[in-house]
Formats: sequence, structure tokens, C-alpha cells
Amino acid sequence: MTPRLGFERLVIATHNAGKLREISSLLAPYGLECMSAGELGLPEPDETGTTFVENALIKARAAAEGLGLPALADDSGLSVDSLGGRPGVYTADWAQRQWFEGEPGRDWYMAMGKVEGMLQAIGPVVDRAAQFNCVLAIAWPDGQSAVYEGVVRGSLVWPPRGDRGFGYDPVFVAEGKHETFGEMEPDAKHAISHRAQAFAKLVAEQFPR
Ligand code: ITT
Repeated sequence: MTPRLGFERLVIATHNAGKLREISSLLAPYGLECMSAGELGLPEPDETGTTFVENALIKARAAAEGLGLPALADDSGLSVDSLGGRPGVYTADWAQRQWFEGEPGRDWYMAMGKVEGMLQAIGPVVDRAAQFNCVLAIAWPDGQSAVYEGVVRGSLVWPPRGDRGFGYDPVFVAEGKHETFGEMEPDAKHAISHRAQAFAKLVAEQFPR
């Protein structure tokens, strides 16, 4: 049987501020006390897996074991059909680590440009279909775990549009939409995103009515 979260403290095992914002807002109605691995000073584990599931479990388990509390991790990424699914699990790695006004971060504009450059190198007419995947993993200090997956299909636009969201949001338009994730209201993204879909499965199992 899948273990369940009680009304307890939950560590959100991410160091990505954009993800933390979205996960905190998705979790807000469920009455858990949430803390992030970043604010608790937990180091980032090496993401040595080759799948979203493996990496999500690595992050959730490292936090649950390190802090003795249940932990929720997110491993996600952008997979572009014409690039054979790249960058996929390596999505974050395609953005160089940089310092922005004294804060560590990544250069997302450069990463979006790299994807676009590879698409344009294929030729003037190229399939721009892509998807975001998200795996949410919960790990408990006793070694139990559960995983939930979500996908949203769409296509890539250039140049980037919108300064809401994070990461590759400004170049991704979900199927049936016209605005990029970077232009959408946060609630509109939450209604359809890969993370929201994984979260809906988590809620169905962890917080059944
Ligand atoms: P943590 O491991 O600390 O959670 P990370 O940024 O390293 O943070 P990932 O390894 O899962 O996380 O990398 C996923 C990358 O995919 C992330 O950095 C974003 O650039 C991108 N990504 C995932 N979900 C996204 C979304 O909703 N919108 C835009 N980009 C997204």
C-alpha cells in the first residue's frame, strides 16, 4: 500500500526558486507545514540518474534521510521531439551556472537560445513540438517512497515571450494555447502544466476526499 502524508512537516527538496514557488502554491490548500531544502541548508545531491524518476527519488531520499522528515522532490525537464528528446533529464545542465547580482542562478536565456539554435540548424522547416515532463517523488525517513508523473505537450516559439514563470517558460506554448507559459497567469499555468498534472495524481492518492 502507498504510504500517506499525515498533517506534518514536509520538506520541499528543491533549490530552484521557481519550482518552490509553484509547489508551495499547489500545496497551500493541504495544511502541511512546508520548508525548502535550500532554506534548511541541505546541499544539492548529485543528480546521477538517467531518468526523471531516478533523479526525483535521489533528491527526495537525500532530503528525507538528511533531515528525518518526509520530503517532496521534483525532477522535470523539456524534451524536444526534433532533438530526439533532448535536453530531457539534462535540461537544467544546458543552462550555465552564473552569478546574478551576487545570487547564484542559471542563464536560461542562453539555454533557450541553444535549443533554438539546434532547431534552426536542422533547416528552415522544422517540427517545433516539445513537452515538459515532471516527476514528483515523496520519500519518507523509513525508506518508503511514491512517485507521480505529469506531461504537457506543446511547441516552441522564438523569440522568448513573457517574464512570469521560470526556466524555459518564455518559449513554451501548450497545445491549444496562444500564450507562452511565461505570459500566462500563474493559475492558468497551474491548470494545465506538467507539474500540476503530477500534483493532481499526488493529491488523489495522498489527500483523498
Ligand atoms: P532542483 O533539482 O533543485 O529541484 P533544478 O533546476 O536543478 O532544481 P531539475 O534538475 O529538475 O531542477 O531541472 C529541471 C529544469 O527544467 C529546470 O531547471 C527548468 O529550467 C526546466 N523546467 C522544469 N519545469 C519547468 C517549468 O514549469 N517551466 C520552465 N522550465 C521548467
